[in-house]
Amino acid sequence: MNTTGNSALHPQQAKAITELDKNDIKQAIIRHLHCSLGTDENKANNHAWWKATCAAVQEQVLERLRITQKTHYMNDTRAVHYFSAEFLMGRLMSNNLQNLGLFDATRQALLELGVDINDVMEEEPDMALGNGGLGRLAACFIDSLATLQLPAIGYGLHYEHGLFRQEIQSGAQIERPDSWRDYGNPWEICRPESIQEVSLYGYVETKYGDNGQIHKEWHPGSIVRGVPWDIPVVGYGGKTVNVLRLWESRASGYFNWDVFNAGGYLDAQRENVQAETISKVLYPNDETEAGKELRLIQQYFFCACSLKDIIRRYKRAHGDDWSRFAEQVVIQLNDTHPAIAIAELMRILVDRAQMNWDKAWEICTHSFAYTNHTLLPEALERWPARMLEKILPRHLEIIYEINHRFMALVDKTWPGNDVIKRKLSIIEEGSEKMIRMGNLSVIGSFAVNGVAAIHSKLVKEQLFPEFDQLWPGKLTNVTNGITPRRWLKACNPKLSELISSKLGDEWPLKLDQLQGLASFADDKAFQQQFMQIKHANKLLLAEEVKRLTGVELDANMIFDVQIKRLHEYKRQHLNLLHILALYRRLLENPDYDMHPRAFLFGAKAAPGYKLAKDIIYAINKVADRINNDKRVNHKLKVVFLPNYRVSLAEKMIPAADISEQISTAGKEASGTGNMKLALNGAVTVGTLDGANIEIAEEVGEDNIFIFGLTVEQVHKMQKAGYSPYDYYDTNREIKAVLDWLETDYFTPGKPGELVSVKQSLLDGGDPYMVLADFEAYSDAQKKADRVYRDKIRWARMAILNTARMGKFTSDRSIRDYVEKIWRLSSCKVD
Ligand code: NBG
Repeated sequence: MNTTGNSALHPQQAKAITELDKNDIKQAIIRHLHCSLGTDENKANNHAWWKATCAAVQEQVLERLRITQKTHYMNDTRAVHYFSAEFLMGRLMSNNLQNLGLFDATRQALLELGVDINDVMEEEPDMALGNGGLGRLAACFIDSLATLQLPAIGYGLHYEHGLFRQEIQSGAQIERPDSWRDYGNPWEICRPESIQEVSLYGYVETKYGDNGQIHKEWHPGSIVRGVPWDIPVVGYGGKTVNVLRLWESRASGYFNWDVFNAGGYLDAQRENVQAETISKVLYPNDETEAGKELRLIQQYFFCACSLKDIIRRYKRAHGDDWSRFAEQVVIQLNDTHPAIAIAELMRILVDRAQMNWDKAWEICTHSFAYTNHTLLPEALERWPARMLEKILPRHLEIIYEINHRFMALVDKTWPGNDVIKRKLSIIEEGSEKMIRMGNLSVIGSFAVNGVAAIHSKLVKEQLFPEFDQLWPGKLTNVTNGITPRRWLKACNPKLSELISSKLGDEWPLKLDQLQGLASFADDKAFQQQFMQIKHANKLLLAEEVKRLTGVELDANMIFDVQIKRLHEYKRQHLNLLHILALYRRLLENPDYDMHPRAFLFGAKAAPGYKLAKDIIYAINKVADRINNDKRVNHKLKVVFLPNYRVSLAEKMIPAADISEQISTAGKEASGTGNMKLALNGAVTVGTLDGANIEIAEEVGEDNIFIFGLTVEQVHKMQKAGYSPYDYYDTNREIKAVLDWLETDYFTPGKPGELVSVKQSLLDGGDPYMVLADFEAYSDAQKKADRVYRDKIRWARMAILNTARMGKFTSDRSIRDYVEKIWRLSSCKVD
């Protein structure tokens, strides 16, 4: 078993972190080069320097971790357990150094050893154990939890392969496996002492007691082992170090005699899970359910391991007295992926602890809370009852019982109303009986929240209106946030320094203080400094773009950035149509008046999402043509950066002038990239969707370019029968650019290669109303172009965006969760 990063403690550790200087760090790095890596200063390459530096930092981290855990144990505090199938952590070195306050000393130490810290940090592979916003939110949240000194633990899966690495070949996305820990991960610690076993398959036996009591016993067909890997999570200031505990699956070597004796040997074989495949790979779907057996097993596996872990810890303090469980434990379900934990806790309480149903249900429904992250129907998880019956037969029975009792409550509230019953039931009847995990989550939780004000309103009014009536106050809102430590302090050092020079250095903890920048918004000297930093960041990104794609960008162009997963509802194709329109205008009129602009994209498409991959292909083909067209390429460039991920975002965000947030109103639950970009002084071109609405409220309408249909207008139009042809037939520009896609202009000799994009927008019905919003979008872009040319006005806008992002720190989100849902107290660690 690989237990990297767990090197012996050293007397150096007696020193408080704040007293550590660059000489101590230098010594520690050299010691690790010699003693952990068996190399030396002359032979070491960047990878070795990286490992040695991480090991030196990890010494500090582990000491803090030990103290934190001891403090939490002594205080027996209530803690939050954040259950998430995804944690999109990115790189940890810079973040850990920043949070420990050791970044500058380490940079200096390495410099004196002849090494550039930036080269060293580039060695670190991203921990890409997530798809997009949902996984990155979990990562920001555990940063804030540790920073606010709250007792918390993140629970998830230790995927061997994270989200695929994206290559672009001749314009098309190719997926390659991600191997983030091929050469070891210096941050993780294996904890064999906390291994758990998890059951799967098999059958349920009904036993009758002497007093007529029924007892159920699950005879599993297979057992797998869960091995925990702990990633320390360092809070800003370095006091509290919490843990992210990720479970890896291993074969247990268990052999099921019951099944064998019952003559089911072949069955047992057939159903024998390949235990080690469970945590092999992250499902690359974003916003769509996977609907695959292995996915359900992944979900159950990490939930069962985590619950056992929680219960073991609880019992250490409280023995068999369950009465305080819900006081001590709150479990936050990050979307419905971990919803099966509700049935698992019921099984443990009823079958194992022999508790009566009502008492067990009372504990359950006071322990769980659920966050909804999407309204898209294709993302609302449903599992075939038959699949559950096979993999988790006892859990299916428990879900039926939960539903049976819940239906009685519904009948009491709406007597005889079968329509409402059918709607609220956990079980969806039809040709194939399905289990609705969203309904289970709402019924089994004491609180349910959406992730931005408008989203939570729609959750209440459209997704779960009857639940809201049944349990007023249960459905609530907690607007998402981002950690300013990673998304400003670490990724934009120049801007951070400028801010600190004006406001002091408390702002990463008190982001509202950025308001203080507003008084410099009209200060010419400050404007110049602010925009010079933006320019410098653009130069750096331009270098990276050149290195990655060969495309040369002039940093005087507007850098217009759209970075997020590829999905029709996010409307990268709206952006593309507008680019085509600009291209056409420039061809028709070489003097067409526009400030030179570079459109930059970063996006991965789910491997099975054909149209999303077609859109990537179309963007790349259009980019090729435009970038090589001498008539226009001094005014227009298009870049698709391959393999968008956290570490690439950290380079793109500080360099963005314009932030594209152009989803169809009502579809983007919140968005968090919108917050990161605005925080770094990019101005949003966006719809009234998700957190854009709250961003607009904060920055003021003069400092954002809002366009397009509102949620109400979208609904109204769809109800009235929306026809994209109304726009195609009447708007000359729309017709021209769509028809252009059908020619071989962008795919010489191969006409029709890009036609699927056009088709989806016409015969496909344009489900995300791209054409309806095109003109408004184009106008907003024109306005942005005009304003950009007024350097003073733009600088003011950019500064005010940074100044007014205080609300969107994830510290505020976490405080909201604490107040509205978790009711936690912080636990000071010294
Ligand atoms: C995503 C939403 C985003 C939101 C993140 C984090 C899913 C299912 N949902 O809008 O699409 O910002 O969750 O809440 O990934």
